[in-house]
Amino acid sequence: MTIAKWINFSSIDDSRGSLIAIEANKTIPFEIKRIYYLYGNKDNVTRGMHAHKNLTQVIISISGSCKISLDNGHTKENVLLKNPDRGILVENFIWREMSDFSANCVLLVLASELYDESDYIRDYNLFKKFVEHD
Ligand code: T46
Repeated sequence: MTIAKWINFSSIDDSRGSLIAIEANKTIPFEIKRIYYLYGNKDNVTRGMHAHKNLTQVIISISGSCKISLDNGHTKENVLLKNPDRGILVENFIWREMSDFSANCVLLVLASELYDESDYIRDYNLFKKFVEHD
């Protein structure tokens, strides 16, 4: 079973360019409580390196590209985020690492919950304990 769950967005294209509209509970399978974006990522950095206990997110590369590695504790999958017309659904208890950012990469993230540091699992060994019986 694949860990990478893609959501494809419909692009409205005309002679001026393209527009994508995203609606909570329709295009995205949850109520969006928070939006943030990552940009200006320096060369050779890795971001993420954590999982969440409760949070679900959709991550979209609206400009440029990066690699995202998803790990459910049993299987790892690497995918390239590079298209503004598709996002990856990252559910709880998935360890994620983003790397290989292009200079122009902007990652837009739609989150199901407000920011809560206590929801983060930032220790990989602890993460493995959480998922060992899945
Ligand atoms: C994720 C990936 C894709 C806040 O104060 N509010 C926020 O909403 C967020 C997301 C972060 N922060 C603070 C917490 C840290 O002091 O911003 C700082 C950087 O956050 P972090 O190191 O967690 O950033 P990333 O890029 O490693 O991870 C972020 C999200 O935290 C995470 O949920 O899935 O982007």
